Amino acid sequence: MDRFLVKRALGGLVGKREQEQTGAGPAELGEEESTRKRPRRETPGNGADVAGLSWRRIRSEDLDCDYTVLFGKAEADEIFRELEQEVEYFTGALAKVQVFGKWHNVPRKQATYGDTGLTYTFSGLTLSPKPWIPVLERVRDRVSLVTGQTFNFVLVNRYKDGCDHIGEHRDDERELAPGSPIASVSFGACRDFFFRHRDARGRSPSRRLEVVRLPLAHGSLLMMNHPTNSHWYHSLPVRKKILAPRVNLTFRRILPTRK
Ligand SMILES: O=C(O)CCC(=O)C(=O)O
Repeated sequence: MDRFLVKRALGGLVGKREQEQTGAGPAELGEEESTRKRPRRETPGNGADVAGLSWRRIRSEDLDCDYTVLFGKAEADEIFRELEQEVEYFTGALAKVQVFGKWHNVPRKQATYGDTGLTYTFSGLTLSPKPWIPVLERVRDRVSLVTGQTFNFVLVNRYKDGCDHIGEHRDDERELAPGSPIASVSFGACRDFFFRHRDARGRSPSRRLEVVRLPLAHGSLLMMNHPTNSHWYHSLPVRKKILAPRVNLTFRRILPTRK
């Protein structure tokens, strides 16, 4: 898939705790896995109790991710409803992909939003993202508040049910700011998300490295930190039993367009 890029961390994660998940065995993260919270600190003006977050560290060779549930159910429901009402997805040629010379519908819906003046390459075309809308700004700003990172672009992927999916790929586009993290925020149906090391792909992989599986819950945030995307592919496979929709937002930092 054609994509883009994002910039390096400013500071630490708010409320972060140090529960490490290494790549020693099949790395599976159950949502119910217990996590301790750090003591609450002040609630910021926007009502977000950011210091109460419990972070899970996911580590393997060259894989560095952090996971938390960023929004409680009521707020996540509200955001999901608004996303469903407000996001305008690509149609026509932008909703198709060419595989071995044949055109297919993209097995999900997609949209991009971001700062004015940015451009990125998508399906061989140079495009500008749509201007930010309030619901996306709300999520972006909450991610920035808890991570210290800033973002100028978001890719929205909507999966109508478990048949919609995304194949293995890396978000290693030239437009992304080198070393920058990608913040992935999910709403709606919980779906499995997989990481596979680039040396462990294909029929005869050169190395044996366990796949890392992560169920991404409603309201969750997954920080994919450098150098994860240089070494690990990720995917969201088909899950036929899932009937409910899901919307995923990947916030990125894109390099400004050269004039
Ligand atoms: O929907 C997801 O969780 C994955 C999206 C994704 O892989 C991407 O935006 O690169």
